[in-house]
Amino acid sequence: MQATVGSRDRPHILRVMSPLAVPGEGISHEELQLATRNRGMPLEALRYDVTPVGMHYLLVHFDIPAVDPVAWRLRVDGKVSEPLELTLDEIRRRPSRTIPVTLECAGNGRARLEPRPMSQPWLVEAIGTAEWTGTSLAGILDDAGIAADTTEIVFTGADHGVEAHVEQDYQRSLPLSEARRDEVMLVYGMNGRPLEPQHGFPLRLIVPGWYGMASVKWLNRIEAITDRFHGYQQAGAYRYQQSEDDPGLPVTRIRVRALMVPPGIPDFLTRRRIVDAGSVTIVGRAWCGEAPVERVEVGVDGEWSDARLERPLGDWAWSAWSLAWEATPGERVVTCRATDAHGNTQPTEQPWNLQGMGNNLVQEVSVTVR
Ligand SMILES: Nc1nc2c(c(=O)[nH]1)N[C@H]1C(S)=C(S)[C@@H](COP(=O)(O)O)O[C@H]1N2
Ligand SMILES: [Mo]
Repeated sequence: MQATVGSRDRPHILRVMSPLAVPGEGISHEELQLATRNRGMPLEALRYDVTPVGMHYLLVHFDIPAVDPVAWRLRVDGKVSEPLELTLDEIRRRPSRTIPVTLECAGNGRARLEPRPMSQPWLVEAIGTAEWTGTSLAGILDDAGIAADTTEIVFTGADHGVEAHVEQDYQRSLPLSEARRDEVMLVYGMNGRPLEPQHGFPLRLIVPGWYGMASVKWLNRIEAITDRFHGYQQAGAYRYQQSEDDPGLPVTRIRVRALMVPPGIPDFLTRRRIVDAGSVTIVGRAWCGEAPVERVEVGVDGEWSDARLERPLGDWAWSAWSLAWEATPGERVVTCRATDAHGNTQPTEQPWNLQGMGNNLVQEVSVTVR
């Protein structure tokens, strides 16, 4: 699986996942191609409790598969006593629930790392909150009668492609204890409508609290296994590695983060902000998959003040926050940072890792107050 030689004569460090850009190297056409396929949420959409579907971030590794909902079946098999083959109608007839969940891509913030891992070049915008409607995964696992010695559940999507020279279906696993959690759902609805093709129609997994890669889209198979799953997206990708030889730890839950709606008006090209002097309300959202968000602070030119933090939209969704700022004329840098109930806070210098995973660097917005 190890890559050997570069396809271009760029002095990239080559490895399983993707090359590193050399310091100062601009975004390539290949990265731009990924960036235009995989949109981010415009930061002004932080104003909505629930992100409109068309503004929710999107991450698709391969192509969006064409799925015929009539012919489609969900297979539940492996180490089970009752293998199941469910139609969409059968899944829709099961007990249903709607919960708001904040999803974030584990690669969010990757483009700011030095050296930059070449992959989807997110800045900060790989985020969104939707109201997901579906049925509990645990109920389906119970109906299938999974074996007592089951260790992991493997989820397979209908999309297929090549990544790091490995041809594959998109597949991820969860330890049984995580898969059984009450809030883990198989969903067919997003914001009160059927899933759109790009978000996993007709059915996807939602794993609240975990980075987005766990929430397998276009789900067509659930398999109970009694050993470890070693598929590429589990054993190769989504690991906190320092080097290619470092097996690293797996990426799991979302680290604490706050983002603000950039205040004032933008300059078209640079997005630099222009704000009129006087009272300005800075607003944003904060979230964490490891523990509740306990505190949000806003910094102006390095001076921090506590923001007013609202109750979260749900157990697995973001909280709104706000702060009144008396803006005085000049060039200002506005930042925000959140802290969770475990005392984890966001770094002002992001620790580096090879795949650019789990970044939660403090957001910095440059503002001209006039
Ligand atoms: N089948 C499949 N599921 C997938 C992916 C994918 O490429 N294929 N991408 C994953 C990643 S990396 C993320 S961040 C989320 C994104 O979900 P969204 O596009 O609905 O926001 O889906 C996850 N589920
Ligand atoms: Mo992702």
